[in-house]
Amino acid sequence: MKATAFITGATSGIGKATAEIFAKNNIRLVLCGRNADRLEGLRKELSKLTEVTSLQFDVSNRIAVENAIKSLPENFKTIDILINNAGNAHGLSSIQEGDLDDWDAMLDINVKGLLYVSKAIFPQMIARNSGFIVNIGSIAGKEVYPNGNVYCASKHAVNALNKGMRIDLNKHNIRVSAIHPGAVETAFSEVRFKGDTEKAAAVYKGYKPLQAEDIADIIYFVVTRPYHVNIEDLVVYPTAQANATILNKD
Ligand code: 8X3
Repeated sequence: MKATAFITGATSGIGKATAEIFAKNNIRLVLCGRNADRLEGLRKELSKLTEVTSLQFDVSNRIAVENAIKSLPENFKTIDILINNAGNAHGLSSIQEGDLDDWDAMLDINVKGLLYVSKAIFPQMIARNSGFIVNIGSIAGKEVYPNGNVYCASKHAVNALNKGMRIDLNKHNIRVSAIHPGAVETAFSEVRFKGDTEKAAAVYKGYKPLQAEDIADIIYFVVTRPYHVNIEDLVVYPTAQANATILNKD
């Protein structure tokens, strides 16, 4: 039987690239996102390759998460692979100058959203004694860099939750992995800099950043290992990056 993957933040960046490589390899998809038009466009496009359904909801809205997952059609209710990808950085400023709305958004989406979605899907994986959860973290979950403060805290939480899930779900035969990317050229910086495209573009200038497809390839590799193999945790940089702050730029 074909596996079904549930991908949050599926309409752009790493989520979209993961949906694409999964579709090419016949994995059935539940695409999740906030933007109805983009969701529908991607659903139509990937339906040419595999069976796809979509759910429009905001991961940080607890009731919406529960209702969306309950509303899945019968033939998509069994989730084999959960990709906890939805997440954003909002702002890049010193902690003393931080914006409370930005902090709320990052903690609500990156941490609580991941928890709400996971909590709704754990029971079926536990009941079947199988399942795979891939948490998309960040180098910001391994290091703290200047002005990263709350974003780094949210990704450190993802790192901790990844470990916590693995420990607590271990007896239920559920695989849990985290991928922690460094600089990936996506809409990430545009969101971080609130639409300032010049500032965002500068982040990826002077070196070759990772592309969303590079991370999607790795996610596909991770989820297609034999069931007894669990890749625990991967940090992935572009070659030009040495850690959260050292980048070999031209
Ligand atoms: C994205 C990578 O270095 O901007 O999470 O935090 S970084």
